Amino acid sequence: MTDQITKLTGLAAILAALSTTPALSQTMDAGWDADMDGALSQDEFATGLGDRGIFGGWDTDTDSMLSQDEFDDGVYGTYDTDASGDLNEAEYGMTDGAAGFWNRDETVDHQAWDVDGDGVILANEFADGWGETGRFGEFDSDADGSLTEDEFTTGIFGEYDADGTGVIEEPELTDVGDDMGDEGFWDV
Ligand SMILES: [Ca+2]
Ligand SMILES: [Ca+2]
Ligand SMILES: [Ca+2]
Ligand SMILES: [Ca+2]
Repeated sequence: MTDQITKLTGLAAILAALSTTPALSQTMDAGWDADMDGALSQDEFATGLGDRGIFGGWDTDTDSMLSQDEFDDGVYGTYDTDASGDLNEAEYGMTDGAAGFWNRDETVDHQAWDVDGDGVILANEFADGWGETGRFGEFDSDADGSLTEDEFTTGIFGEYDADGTGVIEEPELTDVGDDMGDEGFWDV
């Protein structure tokens, strides 16, 4: 009898744990949502993204600014998932992952970037096509021709804050969780 009660208590505990698992812990690295309100403020996002070291990784001349070339190269790397130096159709045609992030509004026709139509986008073809999206200029809010880490972070935040509320809440939060998780877009 005592054994049965123990088993039942154990089962109840497992069921309780399953039903109360917060959605956030399934999709986000622990620690991003510092105040645990189920949403990411700009500050929380900046801290989480900063910990990833992406800005520093792209800033190859370590002057704490991203030039347009550094930014373009960094973005190119997010597409070129096998780091082969060119983009194949699977890479630029991705619907979730790299191309998904940079093409959320689906206004970019990557096929058109492949000027010679050989199914591979080379760095020069990419630079032309990507340049036309004007993303660098959008991120460069003071228009001085380079991105501070603040400008970079604010730009990325804006990509996720699709409804422009200034906070990342569901369903935007799921996109961030997917991209920041293991093998996600920003898992570098
Ligand atoms: Ca929060
Ligand atoms: Ca730099
Ligand atoms: Ca700037
Ligand atoms: Ca939002």
